[in-house]
Amino acid sequence: MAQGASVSPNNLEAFWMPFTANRQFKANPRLLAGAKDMHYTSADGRRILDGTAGLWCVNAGHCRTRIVEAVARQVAEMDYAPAFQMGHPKSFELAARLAAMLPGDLDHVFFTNSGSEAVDTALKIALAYHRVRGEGGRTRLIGRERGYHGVGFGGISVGGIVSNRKMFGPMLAGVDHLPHTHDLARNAFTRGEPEHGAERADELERLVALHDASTIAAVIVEPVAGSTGVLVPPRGYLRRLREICDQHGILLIFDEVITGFGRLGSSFATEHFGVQPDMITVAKGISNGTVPMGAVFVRKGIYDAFMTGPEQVIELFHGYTYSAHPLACAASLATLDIYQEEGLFARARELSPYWENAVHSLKGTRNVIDIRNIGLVAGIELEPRPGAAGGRAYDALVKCFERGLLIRTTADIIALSPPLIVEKSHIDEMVDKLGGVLKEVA
Ligand code: PXG
Repeated sequence: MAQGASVSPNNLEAFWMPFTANRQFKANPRLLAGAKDMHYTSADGRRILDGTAGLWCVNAGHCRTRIVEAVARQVAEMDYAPAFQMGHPKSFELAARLAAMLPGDLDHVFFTNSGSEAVDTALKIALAYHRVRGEGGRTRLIGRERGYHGVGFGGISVGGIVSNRKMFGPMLAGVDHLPHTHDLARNAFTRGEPEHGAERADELERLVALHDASTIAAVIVEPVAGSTGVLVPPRGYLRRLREICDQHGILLIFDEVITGFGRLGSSFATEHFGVQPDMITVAKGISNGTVPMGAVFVRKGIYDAFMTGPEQVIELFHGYTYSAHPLACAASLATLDIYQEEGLFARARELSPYWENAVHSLKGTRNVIDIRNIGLVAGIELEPRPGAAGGRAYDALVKCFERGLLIRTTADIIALSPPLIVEKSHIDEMVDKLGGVLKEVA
């Protein structure tokens, strides 16, 4: 540190903030200091209604006593345990509980510390799986435009967000992309799954014809694209992707980092849409955001394909120091208890019609060009200011925060995804506050 530089907590300089306009933020910071259930407390002591479950992760609400106590007990009992060639009971218990929540033969779990790591892990498992089966030529990975799969090199390669890609060189070789499914002209103001666009899955046939199936390892998509603005899949789209993958021996990976753990009103999107992928990546809601954790759920046939060589040989050369970290496992087990005992996924499903009506009541509000929703998520798209994309939504975020509501924005799309403990009165408050703000934002 430079001599004489301040180390007071008020010095915001040293922290290079992620995905943030650092200079803009530091000139006018928004600091959170506490949280309980549906609310944050700002550093200046105001209550902020959490319209976004943190960053789509605090599905059971904030600082839930059961989770806090489970983590506190765990840190006192055993802070850390090596993850390689050693184990601890909670990791096995957690994997078994997660496997029991999943449909079909998605019954093995690889633990990571984030969604980005889960995505990179799934992509690596896909490549290695084909190789152990003697199809090592299948190295191509297919993502989708407007996909977000975290920020590892694998994730940005299959991801489809230009700002996340353009600075970082060639990334992974041999990646191609499906077109995104967003279609304002045909689907604006759809409630739930849009009617138009399933045929965009057929683009996978085109990529297979171009590259040949024998070169393609896997397709990865978010069942509902979250970060790029709540893009709900057109009716029949995911089923069609599954069919084409099956025809050509291509693995299908659902990135459920956002859609997992009740966001859509079911445990996972795979259940909601009745389409089973070969792997699922999760994070966020797995531990209610309390301790970082991610995971990949893998079908039995994939796991089994690795369990064929000599038993003393490591089957997959992959893992993290903190895979299945004891604190994360303790947090996740307590989180799953809450989800189950409070029936939070069913609660999300039951509330979703109320949610849908509430958010769609903003139709006709100044600059609103689309509203879309599914489960307890909504996207509200604003007409961008000419030559200043993102400005309108950012102004709305600042004003909402001033008035005690946390929203999330991406370009000119506002995303709402409250904790699943949300009450109708909170939903009303969110829509009132946001509607009031939108009327004011020029
Ligand atoms: N996949 C998906 C589908 C995600 O949404 C990741 C992977 C990466 O997870 P980690 O844990 O590495 O961040 C994500 C993360 C937003 C927002 O506001 C979304 C995410 C992260 C931060 C902000 O849209 N999603």
